[in-house]
Amino acid sequence: MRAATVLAVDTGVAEQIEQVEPVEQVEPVEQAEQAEPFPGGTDELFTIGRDHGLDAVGVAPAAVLERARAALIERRAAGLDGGMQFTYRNPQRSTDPSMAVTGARSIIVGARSYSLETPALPDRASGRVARYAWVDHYRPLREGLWAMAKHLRTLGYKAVAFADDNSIVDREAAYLGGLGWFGKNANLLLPKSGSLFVLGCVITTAELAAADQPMADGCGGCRRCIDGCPTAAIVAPGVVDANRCLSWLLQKPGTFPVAFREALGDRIYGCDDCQDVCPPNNRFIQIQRRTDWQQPVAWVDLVELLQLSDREIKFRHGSWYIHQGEVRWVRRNALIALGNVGDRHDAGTRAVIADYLSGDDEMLREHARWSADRLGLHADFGVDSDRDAGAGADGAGR
Ligand code: B12
Ligand code: SF4
Ligand code: SF4
Repeated sequence: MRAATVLAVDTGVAEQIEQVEPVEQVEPVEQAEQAEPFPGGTDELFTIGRDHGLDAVGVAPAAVLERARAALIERRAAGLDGGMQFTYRNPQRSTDPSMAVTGARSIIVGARSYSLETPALPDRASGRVARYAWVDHYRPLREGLWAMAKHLRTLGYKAVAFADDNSIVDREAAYLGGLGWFGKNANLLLPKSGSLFVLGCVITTAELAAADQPMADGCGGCRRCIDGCPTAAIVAPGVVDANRCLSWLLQKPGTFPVAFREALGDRIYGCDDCQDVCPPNNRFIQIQRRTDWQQPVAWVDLVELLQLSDREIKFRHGSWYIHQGEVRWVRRNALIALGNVGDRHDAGTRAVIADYLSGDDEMLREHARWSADRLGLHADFGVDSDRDAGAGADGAGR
C-alpha cells in the first residue's frame, strides 16, 4: 500500500475534546469538471480530514465495487438479507460511485473511532445500547468528510460526502482504500486499533493516488466472533445471516422471532458481542473520545422507556434508526429486554407490563404476554404460559 494514502492511527490514548459544530448540509452541486491532475499530493487533504476528527484516511479508485455487488445480489438471492433494504435495495447503485457523483475518479475513505469510556450499569432494569449508538458519531464523521469535500470543491472538483448512506457500501470502499481488513465478523478492522470505527467517504472527480492493494488479513486462525455470536448469525467468515443477527432483528419491523428473544438479553439497540470478543478490540488501547456535545446513552431505564410518549422517545433517541419512525418497535424491544432482565417483584415493572397487556396494540400485547411469562408472572396476570404462542402476532416480514 502507498504509505501516503493512509494516516497511521495513533495507538495511544488520544483524548480529544470534541467541539462539534452543526454539520452544514451541503447539497450536491453540478460543477465544471476539473480535468487537470490533482495538484500536489493528498497530504494537505488528509491533514484537513485529520484536523476535523478523522482517525484514518485513504483513497480507493472510483471503480464499481464488484465484490460487494456480487455479495449483495447473491446474499439477497439466498435470503440472507432478512428483508433489509439499505444497500440491498439497489445493488447496482450502491456499488457504483459514478452513480452518486457523475465523472467520479476517486473515493476518499475516512474512519472515526467511536470508542468511549463505558458508563456504569445502573441498578435498575436497563436496556443495553450498542457502542456505536451511545452518541451520534456520524455527525462528526460527516463533518470531517465534508471538510475534505469542501476543499476539493474550492479547487474546482465535484466532491460529495457519504456516511452510512445507501448510496455506497462503506466497508468495501474503506477496504479498497487500504484502511483495514475484513474480520470474520464482517467488520472492518484497522491495524493496531480494531473495529470500533464508523466509516464514510467522499466521492470526487479528482484523480488521487489510490492504495496499491488492500490490507492483508489480520484474523489468522482466530474465530472467536463466530463462536461468540449468541445466535450463530455468522454463517461463514465475513458472512452475516441477517435473519439471525440481533442487530438487524432489533431494527426490523414486525414480531420479534420468539426463538431469539431469550438470546436478546438486555439489548434494545444494536449488538456488540462479535466485536466485544474480538482480540484486537481488547488488545489495543482504543482512541477514546470525550463527547462534550452529547451525553452518552449506553443504558436506558426500561420501565421509564415503556412509559414515555411517542414524542419523548423520538426526542431522546432521535439518532437511532427506527423503521418509518414507528416507536412501537422500540417498545417491542424494551418489553423483551424487561422480560429478560426485569425484577418480577418490582411494582413499576409489574405496572408497565399490566399496561401493555391491556393496550390496544396486539403486537405489543403479545410481547408483553411473553415478558410476563418469562418473569414468571403468567399466573398473576392470567396469561398462558406458552412463550411460543405469539409468533406471527402482527406485521412480521415487511
Ligand atoms: C446493512 C448494514 C447492516 C446490517 C447487515 C450487516 C452486514 N454484515 O452486512 C445489520 C443491521 C445487521 C448491521 C449491523 C451492524 N452494523 Co451495519 N451497516 C449496514 C450498511 C447500511 C450496509 C452494509 C452492507 O452493504 N452489507 C452488505 C454485505 C454484502 O456486506 P458485508 O457483509 O460487509 O460483505 C463483505 C464481506 O463478506 C467481504 N468478504 C467477501 N469475501 C470474504 C471472505 C472473508 C474470509 C472475509 C472475512 C470477508 C469477505 O466482502 C463483502 C462485500 O464487501 C452499512 C453502511 C453502508 N452504507 O455501507 C453499515 C455498517 C456496515 N454497519 C456498521 C456497524 C458499526 C454495524 C454494527 C457493529 C452495529 C451494532 N453494534 O449493532 C453491526 C455489526 C454486525 C456485523 N457483524 O456485521 C459500520 C461498520 C463499521 C466497521 N468498522 O466495519 C457501517 C459501515 C456503517 C458506517 N458507515 O460506519 N449493519
Ligand atoms: S451483531 Fe450480534 S447477532 Fe449480529 S453477528 Fe454480531 S454477535 Fe451475532
Ligand atoms: S474475533 Fe478474531 S476472527 Fe473475529 S474479527 Fe476479531 S480477530 Fe477476526
